[in-house]
Amino acid sequence: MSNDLVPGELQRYAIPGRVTITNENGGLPAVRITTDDSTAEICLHGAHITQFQKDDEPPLLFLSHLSQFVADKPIRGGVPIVFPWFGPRAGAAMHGYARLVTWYLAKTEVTADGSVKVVFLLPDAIAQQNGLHAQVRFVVTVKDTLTMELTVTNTSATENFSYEDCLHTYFMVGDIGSVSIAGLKGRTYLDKPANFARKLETWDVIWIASEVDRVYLDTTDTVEIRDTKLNRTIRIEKSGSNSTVVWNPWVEKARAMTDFDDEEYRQMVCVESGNVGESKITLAPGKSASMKVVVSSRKT
Ligand code: TA6
Repeated sequence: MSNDLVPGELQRYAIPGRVTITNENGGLPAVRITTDDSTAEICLHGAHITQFQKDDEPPLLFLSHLSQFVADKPIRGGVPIVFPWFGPRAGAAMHGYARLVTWYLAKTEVTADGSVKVVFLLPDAIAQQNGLHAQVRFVVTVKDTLTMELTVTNTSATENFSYEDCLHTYFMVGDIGSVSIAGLKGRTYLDKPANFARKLETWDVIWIASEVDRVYLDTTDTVEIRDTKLNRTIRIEKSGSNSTVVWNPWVEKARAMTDFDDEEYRQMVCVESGNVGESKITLAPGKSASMKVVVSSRKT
């Protein structure tokens, strides 16, 4: 489907040779990025990064081939933005509404070092519909690394604002049996399959051979995903985030998801950077908080 079907006002964000506006995913408008080192794609729906790939590597992000691309559903894979709550909430969407709405594309630019930077804002109308007195900005910077920064500002003059956030990143792996995750030793985690039992991580590296769904608490540590099938190590550095979630649905949960193929659990692992549960953020009036995640990879 050609670009000329995309509403004209988005075309002004195109940058020849670097940024195009497309709508090949179910007609949803998206920003397609090309740098000297990589390609990426970000849907305006959820400001959802659906693709990031370095020129000399397999894709870094997993995207289910059964994912839906429809206005009121989350995309399965890439980087869902979880905000303003993590997990279920009675009568409301799992993981909040930010990933279900169209974000405003505010800016595209090529920076001095050849990176492409894209700025999204949660529309004021969405904030008002949800009684949210905050401005939410998501900035994506693409080069040979993928940098994501989520900034929340409390726009109330009188009230504190508390929220959870999480960049729920799905990483592509060669096979989950060839993957180990390092960087969480010594941290306490909530083990969801064990009814959220509070446990201590004693292993230098984590291997996955069953459903894993863990919220690691009070950790600002860098995590590495070592993939001996794709011969690469993915590095996830973060700031402004005190929680790390590790998730693989394994067999039963994979089968239960209609937008996820039964065997796709072997090609992905989520390592999610956020502030959830005990690490939720409370902003005083007028104050801001930023969470920044830098994803890089190297051949190993
Ligand atoms: O981050 C892990 C988790 O909370 C899992 O419990 C599972 O629910 C996963 O998120 C996916 O949630 P979703 O709503 O995207 O299907």
